[in-house]
Amino acid sequence: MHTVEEINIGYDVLEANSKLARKNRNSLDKFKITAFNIMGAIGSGKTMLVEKTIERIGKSFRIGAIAGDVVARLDASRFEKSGIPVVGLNTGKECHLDAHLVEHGLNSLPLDSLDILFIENVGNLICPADYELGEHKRVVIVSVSEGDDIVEKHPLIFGTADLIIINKIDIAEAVSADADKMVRDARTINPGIDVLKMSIRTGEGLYEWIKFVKKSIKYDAK
Ligand SMILES: Nc1nc2c(ncn2[C@@H]2O[C@H](COP(=O)(O)OP(=O)(O)OP(=O)(O)O)[C@@H](O)[C@H]2O)c(=O)[nH]1
Ligand SMILES: [Mg+2]
Repeated sequence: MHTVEEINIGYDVLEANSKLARKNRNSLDKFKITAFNIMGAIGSGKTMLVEKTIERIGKSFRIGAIAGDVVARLDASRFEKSGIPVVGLNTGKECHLDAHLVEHGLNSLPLDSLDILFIENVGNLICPADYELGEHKRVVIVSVSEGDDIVEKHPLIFGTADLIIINKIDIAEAVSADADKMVRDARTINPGIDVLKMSIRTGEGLYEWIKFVKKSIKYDAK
């Protein structure tokens, strides 16, 4: 005979994560840093978005980054080339960053000399949705090449975002994707959300992105 018992492992893990996320948020607030959790599909343009942001406002704001790579330091070394303080975090088999890993990242960054922190999460649209890291803003970026039904397939992550970016619109026609449909889907899931159509390659939409970053900054530059 089998007995069934309910064990709330998922709940407890997420509760513990949220507690650590609050601790991270307190550290960020103490050092007057605004943090962005950059989530999105594999290859959607997360690293390139941060690189372009550093190019555009890296002289006005002191930017740091945490790069979540499954293995190696590929994205971390791309940020390093932009001349900013970077910590690379390897998640191994995990498909997302969590608040505990980010706490280690924060401990290795010069927090007293940063205004903005970009945290590039692991590329996928499922696991990162549940794990707060202590960020102030959640950004989700997908590209038209993932298919124009990608937004409606992932309501959870788009529902928790503060900004949604539909990237690579320069190749929308070539991949038969309707970027406007993706924008509509985003607004259906998350009414009132800011959605940007973007081509990081051509620069379209980057001005609006920079505007979003600047208006999200919680503190005057130190
Ligand atoms: N055509 C086009 N290609 C782009 C655009 N943005 C990024 N790419 C290309 O997409 C590829 C992936 O860009 P990354 O910035 O590395 O994407 P990512 O989301 O950081 O990738 P992962 O970290 O591996 O998940 C690169 O070859 C970029 O050059 C765009 O707007 N248009
Ligand atoms: Mg990347």
